[in-house]
Amino acid sequence: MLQTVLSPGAVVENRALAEAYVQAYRTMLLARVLDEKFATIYRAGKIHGGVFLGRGQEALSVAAGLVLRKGDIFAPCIRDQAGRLAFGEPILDAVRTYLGSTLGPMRGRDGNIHRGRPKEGLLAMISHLGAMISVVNGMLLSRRMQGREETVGLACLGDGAMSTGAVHEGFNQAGVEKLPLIVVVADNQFAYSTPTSRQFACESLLDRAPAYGFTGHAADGTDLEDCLRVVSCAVENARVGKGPQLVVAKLLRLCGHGEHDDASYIAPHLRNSAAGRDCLKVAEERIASEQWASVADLEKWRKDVQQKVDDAVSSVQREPTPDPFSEKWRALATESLLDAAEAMDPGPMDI
Ligand SMILES: Cc1ncc(C[n+]2csc(CCOP(=O)(O)OP(=O)(O)O)c2C)c(N)n1
Repeated sequence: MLQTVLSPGAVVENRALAEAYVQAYRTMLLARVLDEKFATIYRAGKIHGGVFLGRGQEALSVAAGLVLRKGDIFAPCIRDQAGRLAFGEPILDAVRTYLGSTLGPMRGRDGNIHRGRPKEGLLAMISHLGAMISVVNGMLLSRRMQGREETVGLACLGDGAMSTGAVHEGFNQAGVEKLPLIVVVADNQFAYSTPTSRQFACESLLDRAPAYGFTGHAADGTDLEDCLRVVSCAVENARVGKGPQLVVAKLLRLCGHGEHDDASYIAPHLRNSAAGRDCLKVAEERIASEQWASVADLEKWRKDVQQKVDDAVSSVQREPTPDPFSEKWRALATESLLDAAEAMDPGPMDI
């Protein structure tokens, strides 16, 4: 995890920016390569269930994971591989879950993107459609009752989720209770194949922020620096007691809803618009033009990441998968109401 270096209002040192930017870029790259590996394995018929990519959303996602601190709560969604890695999820957690290894955090017993490490604040997603807001709220309220006010909770959502009742209830509660909640919305123009024009009638989702008692922030989801600055500002606001924060970032989902969807409904004019820029490419070009790294460095990072992903996959492919006759059905839940999670602790979260 990165301690927030881009404090709001502060004059950002170019060096601090370069450091944060490069760290973020390398995490985005790892997420992209890992996602692509899962897509390839899926096409080979070796992954059960769906594969959901974060292509085009890595800048926003990585910003969310990076600006949080140890002890904070992070509720990622299905396109947040970059944020998960930035928050500290080991690459093996993702590979083991997708390949159904019993050594993974969900012991091969739960959906691919429903994995988590609740004890480390990385929540296992219930649904992509806003169900996690009230879970984060509950954790923040419990911490408040324990006098632990220094941490924040961040939940990621899509534009489609913003139309659900769960989100309305969660936002309303966070506003009334002035919780240190940050909601980061990837406004990627589609929910499955439903365009945003069929999702909401307001000009921008940010119009809703004041109605719920949130502070609203717009971000360019294709621009890593903007994402780092805006999410960082929202997190700092929440941390210093300014109540819930809503970040809405405009971007385009550069893939289908899942790998089963060819996204043929995304019109060429959208793909060619500013929102359709590939944030990873934009970040790479920025690094090169600012000379924050050489062409050789960029090439080496790419090779290293590919190697890391290939190694992880080939080692996990040799791991055991669950035996339905001997395995207990539970993934993370405990047998009794007492916390017996120690026995299932997946080990340290260092990457
Ligand atoms: C409560 C619930 N309803 C429906 C679904 C099925 N579903 C999963 S993702 C999705 C669309 C999500 O769109 P959006 O929130 O815009 O996120 P994106 O997929 O674009 O990242 C739907 C309808 C679900 N998982 N949970």
